[in-house]
Amino acid sequence: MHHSLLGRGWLVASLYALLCGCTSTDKESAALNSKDGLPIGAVIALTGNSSVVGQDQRIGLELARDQFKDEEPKVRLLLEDGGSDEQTATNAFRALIHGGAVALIGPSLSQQAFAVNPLADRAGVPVVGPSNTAVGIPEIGDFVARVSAPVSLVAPLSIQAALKQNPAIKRAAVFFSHDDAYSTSESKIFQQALVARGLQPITVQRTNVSDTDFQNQVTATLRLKPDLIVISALPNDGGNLVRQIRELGYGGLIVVGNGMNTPNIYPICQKYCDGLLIAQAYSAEARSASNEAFLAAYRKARGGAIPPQFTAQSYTAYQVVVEALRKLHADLPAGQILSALPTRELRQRLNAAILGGSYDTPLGPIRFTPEGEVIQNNFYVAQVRMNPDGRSGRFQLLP
Ligand code: 1QQ
Repeated sequence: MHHSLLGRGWLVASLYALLCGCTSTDKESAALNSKDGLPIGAVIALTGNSSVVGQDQRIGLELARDQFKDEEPKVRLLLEDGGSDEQTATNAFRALIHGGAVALIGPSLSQQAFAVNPLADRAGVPVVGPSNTAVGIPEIGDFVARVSAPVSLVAPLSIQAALKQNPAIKRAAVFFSHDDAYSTSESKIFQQALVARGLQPITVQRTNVSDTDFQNQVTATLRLKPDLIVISALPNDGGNLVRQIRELGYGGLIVVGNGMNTPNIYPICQKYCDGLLIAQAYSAEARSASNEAFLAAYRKARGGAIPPQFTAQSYTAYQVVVEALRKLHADLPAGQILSALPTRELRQRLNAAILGGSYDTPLGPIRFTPEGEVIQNNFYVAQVRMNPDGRSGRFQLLP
């Protein structure tokens, strides 16, 4: 049965290719892939140094898949591991683009997005970034949007919060992973925010995402007697850096960036995660029907805990794609179905619908600029509060 359906699909596809003279990437109509629903691809970091980010994102995607499954058109989630590097993400993007995905959610890292989003853009496949926060992502192309607000809007809030907690701060030290696009972009914003408040950094230390030992750089920095340390790094290098800064005796405030926006840092920096300041684009305390539904689904699946920002954002990315498809479906003349459209046309229409829509999401009401940049109203700052066990804790929102 399955075999014969596939055979008929290929026959249709081959005839279509013959008739339109299309290349192998656009010969298929979406119908070929739509037996079990229109395929929505997702490429997230389930392996590599940022796999803890992908863990949060997978939960959000699967919750959204279950939440939005009962309406037309039928969709299905094709989840691929994008790793934490460009090559793995490239392979996953290629597979899903060729496999007929109507849209792609991903990749997890800006470093990957700058490499793979141009592939999707050239193929005319809409991309919705669930967690890319570097400056310049939507500008990659017409088919690239994101639900993750950029570092330029979010990061300065945590500097502001640090100065509110300690107005006597005079000596800020900066660390960033210089081989990562997000970290580099965010650090630039952090440094601008510091300078704008008269705090020219006393040192700027460049690290690598694969580093685990920061003793030399931390020792050199602590000799300069900083009273604020500001870090842009991914969860592993950032978590180890925080731990070593504390172990070497630093007692002042530490601001970290979006790369550490996950409770999965707790096992890495342990009790030393306590007190970290971090700006966020999601609040579990925000009251809206959409957030309540998300929270209820999360609690049911995960037993009570507070959903991380990356989970809320990937849920939102899926919601955006589904709601845009629903709009297309509702606007079709009677008797037509989306899956009968040629894939290229469906992707094009979907991209326009995504960019043109307004969405009530767990992140609040959002929409997009024509460029694909998210427009979102509210951002927050949290402080990590570790429990005495040094293993569990929470991101507590500051007033
Ligand atoms: C980016 C990020 C990462 C920290 C998300 C996991 O913000 O790469 O843009």
